[in-house]
Formats: sequence, C-alpha cells, structure tokens
Amino acid sequence: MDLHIVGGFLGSGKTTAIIGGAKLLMARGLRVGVVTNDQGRYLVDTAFFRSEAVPTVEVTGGCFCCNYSDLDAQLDQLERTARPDAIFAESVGSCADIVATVVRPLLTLRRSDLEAPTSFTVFADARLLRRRLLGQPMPFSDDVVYVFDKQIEESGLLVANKVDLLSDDAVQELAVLADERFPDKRVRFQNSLVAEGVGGWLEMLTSGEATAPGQALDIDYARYGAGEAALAWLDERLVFEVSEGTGRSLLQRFFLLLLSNLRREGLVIGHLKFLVQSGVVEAKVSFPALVEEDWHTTVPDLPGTRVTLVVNARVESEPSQVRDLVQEAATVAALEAGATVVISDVVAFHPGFPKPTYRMQ
Ligand SMILES: Nc1nc2c(ncn2[C@@H]2O[C@H](COP(=O)(O)OP(=O)(O)O)[C@@H](O)[C@H]2O)c(=O)[nH]1
Ligand SMILES: [Mg+2]
Repeated sequence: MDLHIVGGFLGSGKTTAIIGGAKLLMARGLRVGVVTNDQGRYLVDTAFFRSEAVPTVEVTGGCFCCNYSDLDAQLDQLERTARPDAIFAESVGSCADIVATVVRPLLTLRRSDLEAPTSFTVFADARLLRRRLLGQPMPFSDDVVYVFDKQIEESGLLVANKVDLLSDDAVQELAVLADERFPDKRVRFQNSLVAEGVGGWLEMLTSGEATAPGQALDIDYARYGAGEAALAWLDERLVFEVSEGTGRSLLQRFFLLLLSNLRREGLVIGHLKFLVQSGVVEAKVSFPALVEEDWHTTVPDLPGTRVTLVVNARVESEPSQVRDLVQEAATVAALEAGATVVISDVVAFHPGFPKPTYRMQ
C-alpha cells in the first residue's frame, strides 16, 4: 500500500489534486482512502471527499504532528475498513516541519503492514511562490510568511500549482527562479484542474520520484507558533430559509458582502471554504488568498427553500472579528432577500502552539 503525504499552504490546491489523483487511481480499479486534517472539527474537506465517494477519515482539533497517535489510529481504521491500495494524507495548511514530526515517526514507529510513507509533496500557489521568489510583498505578515517559507524549504517535491493562472512568460520566469533558488528540489509546475496535470504528479508519486527528504528541517518553533497564532479559525453553520429559486443569488450576495467586509477591515484570507447544501445539491465554494474573479460561477443553482452553509474560514485576524464579519454579511444578505438566517455550531479560535508528539532528526 502507498501512503502519500501532502502538505502546503492554505488554499494551495491540496484537496483538489488529491481528489483528481484518487479519481485517476479509482478509474484504474484501485482502492483509495484519504485522511484529512485540521485544527477545527467540522471539516468542509472531509465532506467534500465523501461526496466524491472517497473513503475518508479525519484527524481534527490539531495538526498531524500534534496528534500523531490519532493519525496512527485513523490510518489503522482506514486500512481495516477501506482496504486501500493507496492513502493520501492531507495535512492542515498552517503546518510545517512534517518530515521530522510525521514522516520520520511513521518510518520508525509504524508497526502494522502499512508501508513507510511513499511520497511527500508540498503544494504552493504558483502566484504566491512567484511573488516570494521575486521579493515582492506578500499578502500575509512576516510570521505567516515564515510558515509558508518553511513548508517550501522542507519539500523534496514542490508543486507550484495553479500555473493556469499565470501567463506562459510568468511560468517560465518562475521556473528559472525556482531552479536558481532550489537546485536540489524537484519542482513541478501544475494545473490541478486538468487530468494531465494531476496525472503527471501521480506518476511521480508512484515511481519513487517524490520520497521525503531524509533530513529534518531547521525551524524556529517560536516563529512558527507566532505565524500560526496570527491566523484565525472560524467554523460554523449557517442555515438560510429562502423563497424558492432565490438561494443562488442570496449566496452570491453573501459571498460578495463577506469579501468586501474583509477587504474593508484590511484582512487577508488564508482560505475560506464553504460546503453549500440545498436539497440534493452539494458543492464546495472556495476563496484562497488571491481570490479569482470568476468565483460567481462556482455557486451552483440551489433549488429548495433551505440553504445550509458549513463555513471553514482561515483568515489572518482575530477570531471574533471574522465571526462578526461573517454574521454581518449573512444578516444583511438575508435581510435584503426577505430571508432568514440561523447561525449555529460556532467555533472561533487561534491554532494552539505547535507541540509535536515526536520530533525525529
Ligand atoms: N485555477 C486553478 N485553481 C485551482 C487549482 N488547484 C486548486 N484550485 C482552486 O484553489 C482553491 C483551493 O483549493 P483546495 O484544493 O481546496 O486547496 P487546499 O486548501 O490546499 O486543500 C479551490 O477553489 C480550487 O478549485 C489549479 O491548478 N488551478
Ligand atoms: Mg484542503
């Protein structure tokens, strides 16, 4: 059995690539499982994988490294229940130092018939990576950028993802910069929205070209912890009662208001993820740090009179501020449409200081 560990910053495209990879493997008749991971408890990613019929277990309430025994137990459970030929484990996007705290402990301690991690990939949004390598200003504060940098530093295989959002010239320029800066890494330029992009990545994972570096990262936990603590997590559920046929426009208005509220307060998104449900319709709507302009099209038609949103918001901010801005946008959008909204299951917090169960050099 293969175990592919996938890390990289919030919104870089890990889930998208894993779904693509899982579908390709399943089309070949192989069984696939996924382990999701987050500091929160109601995970949009988990629901999304399950809606794509991929057996999924989760490690919640903290990163893999701080919940190593839970990761171990979830891997066991997945092996028992799904008998997968391959497992993808997606680590939470604010996590770094995965080689020392996850890969090496798995290599050393894992006792079942699970093989050692087959591969370790770090994803980065190609536009953010390009900005960073050109020395241009990043949207996040220095401590958050430190986490982004450390994730990249510890990669053996780095996927510069979303290259479809850069011009050909910009991709060429990024390739030259990456070659200069990371002569020892494999850097792959990928569009994970197309099968050939994900297919090429999968090829590297299964052919042994993406094994984890043998060496642990040199990392300052005080700065890493400060980077994580600068981010706010908000998980909650919104239920809108709407008139038939108005769900889609109400949600589009809600998203527009929320983005403008965040902009007004000068806040930077790590990743906003929403699981939208209405009747039989279920979809994920997602806003990474650099929001695409065509996001309106990702909101599906929503028949019915009850629209549920599971919110996973990760923003550089205070948790209560994100909570208030979501509430403001939801209330205004509902009021304008003559609808109502009920907010429940609210959890808002900063991630705790990273305290890995194991750290192996
Ligand atoms: N244009 C483009 N968008 C992508 C690509 N990969 C992922 N995305 C989008 O980026 C957003 C975040 O993706 P997701 O897989 O949830 O990121 P994660 O937080 O790293 O798991 C979603 O809106 C995806 O549709 C890509 O290669 N190109
Ligand atoms: Mg994800």
